[in-house]
Amino acid sequence: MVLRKLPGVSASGMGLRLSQKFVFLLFLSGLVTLCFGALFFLPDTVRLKRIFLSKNENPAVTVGSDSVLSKKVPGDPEHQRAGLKVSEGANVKPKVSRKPSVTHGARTVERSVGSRAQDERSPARAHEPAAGDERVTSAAHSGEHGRAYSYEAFKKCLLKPALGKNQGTPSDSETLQRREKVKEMMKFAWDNYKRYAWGQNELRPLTRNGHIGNMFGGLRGASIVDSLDTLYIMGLMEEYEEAKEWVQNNLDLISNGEASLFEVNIRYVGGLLSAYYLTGAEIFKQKVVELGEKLLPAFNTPTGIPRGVINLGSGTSWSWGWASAGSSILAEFGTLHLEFIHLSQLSGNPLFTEKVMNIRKLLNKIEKPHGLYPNFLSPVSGNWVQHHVSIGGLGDSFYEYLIKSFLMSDKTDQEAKKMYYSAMEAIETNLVQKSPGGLTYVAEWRGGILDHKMGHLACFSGGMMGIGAEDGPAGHKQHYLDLAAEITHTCHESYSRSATKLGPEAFRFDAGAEATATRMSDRYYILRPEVIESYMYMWRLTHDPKYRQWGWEAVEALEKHCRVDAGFSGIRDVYASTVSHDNMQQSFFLSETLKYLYLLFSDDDLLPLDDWVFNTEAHPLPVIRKRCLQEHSNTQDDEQTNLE
Ligand code: DMJ
Repeated sequence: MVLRKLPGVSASGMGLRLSQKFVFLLFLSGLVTLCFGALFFLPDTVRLKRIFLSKNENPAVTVGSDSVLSKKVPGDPEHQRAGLKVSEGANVKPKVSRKPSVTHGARTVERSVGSRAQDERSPARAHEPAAGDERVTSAAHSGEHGRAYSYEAFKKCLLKPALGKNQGTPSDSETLQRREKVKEMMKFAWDNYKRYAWGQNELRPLTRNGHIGNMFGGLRGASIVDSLDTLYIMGLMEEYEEAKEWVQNNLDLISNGEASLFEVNIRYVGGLLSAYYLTGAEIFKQKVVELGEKLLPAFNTPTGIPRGVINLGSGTSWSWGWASAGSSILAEFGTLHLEFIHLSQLSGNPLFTEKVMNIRKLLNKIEKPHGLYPNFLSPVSGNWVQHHVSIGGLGDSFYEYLIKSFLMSDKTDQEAKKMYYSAMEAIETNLVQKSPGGLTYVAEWRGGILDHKMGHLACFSGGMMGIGAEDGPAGHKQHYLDLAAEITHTCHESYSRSATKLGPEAFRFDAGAEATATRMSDRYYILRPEVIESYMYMWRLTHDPKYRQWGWEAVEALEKHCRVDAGFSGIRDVYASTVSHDNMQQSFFLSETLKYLYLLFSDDDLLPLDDWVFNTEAHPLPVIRKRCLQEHSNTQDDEQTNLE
């Protein structure tokens, strides 16, 4: 192209004089400023505004409001059009650690190291829009039956006050002193977390710093969220207020990390739900519904069985690299029910309930080998992948959530009831064993062959069988109570046969062993709660003083071997009298171990079991009395109308 020579312009066409350049630049910058400024005068719905303004400048998310564009989740067409992170899903390289995590104590931690992540081998990563995604946001809903959730109605439907007549204060002085000791342990654990690891996920008490880990997808403050209800029921109100303030100002749910769906659900969703129900503070409800929505894309699989890992930002999900053939884990997808039912209650969004009911339906229908539920299931075909059955790691809390779903539904969920008792029957027929020394235990099953081993995680089953005894088949109540007591006794034996009086990660009943670990790799104790959890339930059910006595032995052992200068730590070998610490104060120590101990030394009217069920992280969730809630909400509506 030939450029015509203009006066004052060089032959190159770029040679403007300095003064001309200046005027031109001035004009350009004025134009840009004008355009950008105009954005602020455009109506809210204009998408450009969302693109240009940072996330903090977006309108605040309010459940029940209709202005919440930021609440749209990936997969939702509105979200896609907004040009937000949705397309990342197809190309992101997941960075899930392939290492088994011994320090993270989910009952599902029994992980073998996978060589390559599942999603790299097959199209396991899912980002298909789920049916009903248009209903994903709860903003359009407001409480069940289209009205705002009524906290007042909920309180009226409890049979007893949540904290009892007198905060569960026991009348005898020895029990009171023991309870005070547990409270002091909680304060010590909390103060040190606060001092050295505030805002991080867990405290490293030896090195006096924080730990973040890779289980929570970039979410922080796991110990804070896990502690809210414990602090509250213990009456540590100053600490509770600090925790609440942190949630209000610092719990950032806008995260782009890869999270364990299970861990986020039991600790964060469970922790926030309980905090809401106990205190009525709206912030917890707001946060938990927002977080719940971020978990929904994990269900976008061909069967609706969620995968184990989800990117909280993009909604992309995939299976754990160590899980055989891209499978999902029974204890993970089977441990969502309680929290998701409550998410629907609070938000009015039925999608949460639909997702977990779909899992239930599939599990109910599928053929089960000898009536047992194997631990691995393909989220693509909906078939079992391997025949390993365990009431400990990988299986455990699935069974727990069946009986608790029944109890939490005010005993109306007949499907859960039926599935629980049939599973118990199959477990008793195939897995329950008696050792030569007379100890009852629940073995594991590998394609028909028994592995005579019981994990610490499996010790929750004493308590579970105990709370399930009441509603079992006619004439079985005493039988289940006896079985619960025998298993709890065996788990206590695993503690009393060690030098530290704390139990190993797994103990065996073969080659001459009776409730002891035979492998070096099974000798550690990471402040787990399951044995104490069973003591607590068995105490409530029988009032046999031995359970309080066993609980006190555990307190003494924790004080002697796990308490260090700056918190509590797990230990590497329960059989060594000179202990080696693992430098980790797990968040479940604050949410579960210390809470169960505190309840063990309290009167039964502190969180009475006919009103509350504990999720698998010991977060209390209320029984849902549908009819009562409806009646009270109607009354409130009438009162409101009269006022108007
Ligand atoms: C907790 O996170 C929960 O109890 C989970 O169900 C299993 N593992 C840990 C405690 O051991």
